[in-house]
Amino acid sequence: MKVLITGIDGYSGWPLALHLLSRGHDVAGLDNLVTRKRVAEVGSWSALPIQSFPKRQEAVRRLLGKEVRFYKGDLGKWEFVREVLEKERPEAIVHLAEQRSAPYSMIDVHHAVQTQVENVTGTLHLLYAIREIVPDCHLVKMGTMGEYGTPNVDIPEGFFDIEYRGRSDRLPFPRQAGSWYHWSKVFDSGDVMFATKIWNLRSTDVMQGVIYGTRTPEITDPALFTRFDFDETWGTALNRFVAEAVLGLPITPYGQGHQIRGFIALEDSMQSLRLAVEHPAQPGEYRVFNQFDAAYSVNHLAEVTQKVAEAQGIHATIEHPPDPRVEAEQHHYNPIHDHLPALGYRRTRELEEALQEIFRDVRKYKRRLEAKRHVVMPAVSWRTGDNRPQLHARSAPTAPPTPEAPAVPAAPSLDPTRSPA
Ligand code: USQ
Repeated sequence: MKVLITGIDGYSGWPLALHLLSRGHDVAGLDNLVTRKRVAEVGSWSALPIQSFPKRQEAVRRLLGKEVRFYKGDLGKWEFVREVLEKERPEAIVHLAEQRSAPYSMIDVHHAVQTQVENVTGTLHLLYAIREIVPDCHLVKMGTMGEYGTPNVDIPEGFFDIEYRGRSDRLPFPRQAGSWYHWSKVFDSGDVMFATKIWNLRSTDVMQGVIYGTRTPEITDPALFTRFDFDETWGTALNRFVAEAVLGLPITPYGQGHQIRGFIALEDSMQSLRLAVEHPAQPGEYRVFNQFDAAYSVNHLAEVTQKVAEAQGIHATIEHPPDPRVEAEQHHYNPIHDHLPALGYRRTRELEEALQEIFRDVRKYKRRLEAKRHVVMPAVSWRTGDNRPQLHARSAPTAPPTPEAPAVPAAPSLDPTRSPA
């Protein structure tokens, strides 16, 4: 199948390209490479060194004997979106090209606006371009489990049956997102659902849990590494916990640590997206997949990380910083996830096994973690309208702000995108 991946340079986008190529699909991708700049903006970098995109293409040629076509550009530019779709005429688009960090969206008003404008605009441009150029193309849109929040009832896959004042209907399940970023995904979901209805498009909205891991079966060589973020803004819970243990810093379940989220290994997230691509929605169908393997509390993840660290000779401690977010620290959590198993999805990666692998990979690059240890502890608070003073305080600016990064001091020039290690 001919697949276009938007956001092909990202943590999920790159391994997805490798996975689809290895399964015989024809893959092209686009990206504006802005995540690399934004991670540098908060003073961090990927723990695993990643190649420039031309070098990634070269590695794919050399190691997999395949070609991946690439368009550098921005979904915010309507003409660019049209041109890529005209040229590629994909049968499926996996749309990952969005600002994907909740803490980044909470830095200040500019980051909040940037996140929502970019994410909603990019999705609308794609929807219009699909309507005009490839109306039969299946859109697989990356959403988030965080759209639902933590309601005190079970969470269905997108829709539920409700009776109210003697009448009944099947309605979208209420969304109660927990950051400006997560709200941007809620708005996207509404737009994709509406476009599907009025233009008879095909769409799958993937409510993705938190991804963890460094490897998929296709990542067999460091030249094929995907990025691995561990700073407080871009790193996600389990990946951060490993980095903290390797650095000798305490593992940090925030607040009471009873927050529960759905988690999924990188490899299994790729399997899920492939299954969605290979089993397209029908014309006029908007379907929702809850995509995660298991729900864990962050306390549980901290304890398992500590245990795996111990087995590797690392003595890790656990500390509970005050929760920088406004979120329930103790709550019911039972999302349903039946749609993907019905398409043949099977979990392949167990938590401890994935953790051992992350430790193995990340320990080899400990000096890259050491260089950025000052950006690991939480600094962005949900309660504060302007977090720039905290971000300034923890990393002394060494360079003037760049046009891409006006709000926060630019990172020291240790960034891998500027001088690959
Ligand atoms: N958390 C800690 N300690 C940490 C980091 C996080 O306790 O050091 C907690 C957070 O407070 C939160 C939970 O772990 O309760 C998850 O936080 P996270 O940073 O791992 O993930 P989140 O901000 O929710 O966002 C990530 C991705 C996002 C994706 C989302 C899926 O960055 O792109 O949409 O996971 S989900 O969480 O299901 O919404």
